[in-house]
Amino acid sequence: MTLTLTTAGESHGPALVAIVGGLPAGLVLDRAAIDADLARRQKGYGRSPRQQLERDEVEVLAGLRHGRTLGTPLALVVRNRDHRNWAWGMSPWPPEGEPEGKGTKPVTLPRPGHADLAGTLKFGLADARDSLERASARQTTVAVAAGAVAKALLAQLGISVEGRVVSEQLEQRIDEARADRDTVGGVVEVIARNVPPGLGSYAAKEERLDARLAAALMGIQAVKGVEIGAGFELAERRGSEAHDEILADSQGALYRETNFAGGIEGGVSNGEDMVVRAAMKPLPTLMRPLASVDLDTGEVGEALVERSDVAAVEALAVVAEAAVGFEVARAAREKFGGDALADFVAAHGAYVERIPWRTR
Ligand code: EPS
Repeated sequence: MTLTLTTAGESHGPALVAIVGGLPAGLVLDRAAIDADLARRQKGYGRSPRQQLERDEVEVLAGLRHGRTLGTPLALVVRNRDHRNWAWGMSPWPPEGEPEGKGTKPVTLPRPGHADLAGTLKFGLADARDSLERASARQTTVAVAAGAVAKALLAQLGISVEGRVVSEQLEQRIDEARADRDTVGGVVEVIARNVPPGLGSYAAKEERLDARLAAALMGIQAVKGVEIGAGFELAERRGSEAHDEILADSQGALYRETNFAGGIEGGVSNGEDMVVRAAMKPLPTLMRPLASVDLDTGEVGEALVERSDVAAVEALAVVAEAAVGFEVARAAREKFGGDALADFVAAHGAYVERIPWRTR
């Protein structure tokens, strides 16, 4: 038993789609809670005017009846309101009538840092829009919806997941960058609390929870670095100052006073708070563009300029929270199984009963 996520959708296409497989039957979903996460993702300082056009709301097409999961694939849709301005340019079928609206002219000046050039070369495209539309971070919308579902499942086990920005003076940096027609990145942190020891495994690299979290976070647009616990800083410390001593309370329950490991040892959760950080590069669409080469003419020019964000670090905190939530929920499905939610919850309860683990 595992949890799966498949997404589809272009930034200015009709909609974004996600299919979540492997949910147990009987999980109550709260539409308002999913929409609240979608709204959080849209907020944040430095976002594009696009966010005033969109009102991201989840639609459910399958897998749910009267608010309860059926144990069948859950199909989620978020419509792109902006599509109406791109109806010709992003029409899935050959468009009818004269070109009108946005996206009618091919993009031939790839932006350094975006997938424009790589996608164009890889797929043999004449218009970089065919690659940039899917590479866009707009796609994170449905990943956040899927993450909200995963968090609802984790809540049944008493596990919470929370993302936040850790970069300091972000607003000031954004103001300065905006004035210079530039962009900025930043660092976010996600903490998962009350994760029992034993999720993930050291048996194979695909099963290691740290590797899976790193892949999940690296899978988010613009993420260039991932750190777990004290991360890179551990390389500078001695072993005696880098590991979390194992202590027992008067009842024999095991606990730690420190958490340099970020809740994962040997690729397995150890029962402490799971702490992961992701570093986001500055966004590649610059209002004062960098040098590029016209793929049509071979002439040196300036990269594509189009409406974009100055920063999306606050959005990343929400997206990273969803990614971590989904990965922890996936590991929990693998460990506790169950077709009915009650079986899943009972398996977790019996396991936690068996082990000497002190929850915080
Ligand atoms: C993005 C470019 C911008 C962002 C977009 C991601 O889109 P637009 O050019 O339409 O303003 O706003 O992110 C979203 C639309 C979103 O909802 O997060 C990119 O190139 O990655």
